[in-house]
Amino acid sequence: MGKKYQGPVNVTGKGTITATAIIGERVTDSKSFQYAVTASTGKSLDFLVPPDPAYNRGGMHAWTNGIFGSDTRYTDAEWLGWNGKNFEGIIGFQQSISFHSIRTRFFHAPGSWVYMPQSVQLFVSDDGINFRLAVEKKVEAGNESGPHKFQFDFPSITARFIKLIAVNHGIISNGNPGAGFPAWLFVDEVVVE
Ligand SMILES: [Ca+2]
Repeated sequence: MGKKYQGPVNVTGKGTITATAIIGERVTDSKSFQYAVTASTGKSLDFLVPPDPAYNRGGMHAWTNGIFGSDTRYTDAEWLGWNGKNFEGIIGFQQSISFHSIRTRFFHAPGSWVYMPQSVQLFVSDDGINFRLAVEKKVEAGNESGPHKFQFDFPSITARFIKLIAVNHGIISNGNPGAGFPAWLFVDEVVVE
């Protein structure tokens, strides 16, 4: 059995927190979530395109709050969803930092009209106004339904502002559920290291 906490729990680094309800000696409920405290945690500034109101339960900063979404469903408070639109988020640091990778997860569930993005673009800026494209990566189409890890590695970049764009899949093609309608895009925690 773990330690009993009675106030806020300070965490650093990466790990899993499990909260367990115990009555007598019997475990009646247990919930776990994974977290990572990195350079980008708590640093999100804005969305240029807000998430769909139906899928923004975790709020505007759910994508950099250090907590990862569910491994099995995109309907929890950590996954944010856009219908037919791109994910376009800005992260600002107090001063320039150097980083060499960006990780996140995208959900693939074509039966529910949810598709991986076409590509991810990283823009950087020193003033938060003028951004330049630093790197771009195509995203492989999803195969199995569920969350798919995306990792972007590049030679170290130094910048104060990051703008990340995940380009929506677009219109769903013929022969698939939702054909002719715009695809949904679901994005989990974004980690900059
Ligand atoms: Ca999160």
